[in-house]
Amino acid sequence: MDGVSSLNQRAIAPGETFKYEWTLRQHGTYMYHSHHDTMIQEGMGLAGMLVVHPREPKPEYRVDRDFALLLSEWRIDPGASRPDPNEMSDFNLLTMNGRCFPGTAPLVTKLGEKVRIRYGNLSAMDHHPIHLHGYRFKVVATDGERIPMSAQWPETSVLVATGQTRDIEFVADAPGDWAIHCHMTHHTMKQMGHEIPNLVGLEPGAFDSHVRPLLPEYMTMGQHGLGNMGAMGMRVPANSIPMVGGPGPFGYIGMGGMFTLLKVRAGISSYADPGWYDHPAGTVADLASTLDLRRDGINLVT
Ligand SMILES: [Cu+2]
Repeated sequence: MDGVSSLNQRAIAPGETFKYEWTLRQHGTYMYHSHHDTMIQEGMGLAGMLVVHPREPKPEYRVDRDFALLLSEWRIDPGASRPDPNEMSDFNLLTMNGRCFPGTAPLVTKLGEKVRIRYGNLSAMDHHPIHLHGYRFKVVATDGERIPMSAQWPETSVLVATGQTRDIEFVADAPGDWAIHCHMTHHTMKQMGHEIPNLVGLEPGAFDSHVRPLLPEYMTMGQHGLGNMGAMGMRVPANSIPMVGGPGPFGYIGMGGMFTLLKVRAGISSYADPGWYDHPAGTVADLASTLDLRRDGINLVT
């Protein structure tokens, strides 16, 4: 059984329901998706993940937390309600399980538990190197098979190519709120056009006040970077979101898109979102004192 329409079966016509039955000969992390008018149907989201557990698992297969994240990319123009599957390169919404940060669900884990994260990538055009902060992990399986323990290697990022799955495992022995994100910098942004001039370092001077009589809401943006664009609270079109980030415990988090959090806690009794991590005193970076600077031979000219 396979699903390439007109090759292995006839296509499912609108209004019809097909039944698929097959024998599972293997276990692992897999994905399913349309292969009829693939670019359009898969590009509009007709896809999902399929997890098969072994009937007789080996001891090393056992984990306490088993997560699955499907990676996708979309072009949804501001205000539009449907992705444009004709796009080839300028995707503006990068999602984990169909959501952008801060809409992604955190992966909540008790301190000391063994964790598996299954990544699957059904993006149209892009591979995603998924980075996990605070830990190193082992890549334990591809969609082909479980990797023998002797061949598993430690990583902090795993590249998940289009059409691939990768399983990683680690013991959650460090409490905290740890970022999980695609390491392609444009994939941690949200709806934005990328063909914009680089205004970093520009001094607009009186330019804005000259333009405003013609365009009352005009404002030069980007001369200090784009990190605080979400925090400005500017109105966005209906069905749109700010281009970056979301609120965090120390201010506005300057990453978004394909981004979520691993929340590792001691002493929790449920896997509901425990809120932000309460950092022990002395473990958060802050202003260097004059004494610190002098010790390291740094003389600031003020
Ligand atoms: Cu990516």
